[in-house]
Amino acid sequence: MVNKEETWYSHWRHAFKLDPDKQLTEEALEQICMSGTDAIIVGGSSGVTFENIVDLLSRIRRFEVDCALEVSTLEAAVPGFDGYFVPLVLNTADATWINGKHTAGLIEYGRFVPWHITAAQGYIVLHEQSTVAKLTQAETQLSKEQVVAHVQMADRLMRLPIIYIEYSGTFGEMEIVSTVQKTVTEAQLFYGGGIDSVDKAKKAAQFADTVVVGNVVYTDLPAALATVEAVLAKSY
Ligand code: 1GP
Repeated sequence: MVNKEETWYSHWRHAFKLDPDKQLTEEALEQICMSGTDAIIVGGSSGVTFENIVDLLSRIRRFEVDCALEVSTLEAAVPGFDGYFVPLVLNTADATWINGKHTAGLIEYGRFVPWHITAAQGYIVLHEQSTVAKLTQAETQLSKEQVVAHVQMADRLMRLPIIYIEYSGTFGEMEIVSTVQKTVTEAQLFYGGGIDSVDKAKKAAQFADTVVVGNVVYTDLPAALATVEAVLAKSY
């Protein structure tokens, strides 16, 4: 593996993504935070408000696990996280999701941004039916060559610190993720989408630097918890 820059998230191998718009009991949240995962990412594509993020953050803060916010709307940029991710969707023709919302938000809140703990994520959204693909009108039907070009643009030209292969809601094509791994040089490779078993977690961990597990937390908590060890057991 290339020796990548050390950042506040560079040691993360496994992360759970929690949606502030969804319900979790205290017991479930405790199990997630105490699971041995490297981090909790708070984020969602819809129904995210300042109030529900503050509420979830304060509940997660009872535990020591790293906790980052994926800032999907600037009105919901809650202070107090260990770090902030700012997603840019690379495979959309609608610049709203590349720089539109971002510059609008920075005009209003730019002076408050804790830059040293803020990182851009270059999202490549590949599941057509996902909420994020519909919302951002992502062009999800990409050939391998097109994915490689997006990766080169993000990694080499834009020098984004993170590339996020997003298959939210379905388990992705590992051949594509493998190709991305071979193409990327400096960015940290996040993979998320459809991981609901040890087997899928291991497969994704073969290629991604950081494996993100989302929805299964709400549908099958024991399966979600089992993905932690599956990913962390990988030897580097
Ligand atoms: C969503 O990549 C994450 O942004 C995780 O996806 O919910 O399908 O696990 P899942």
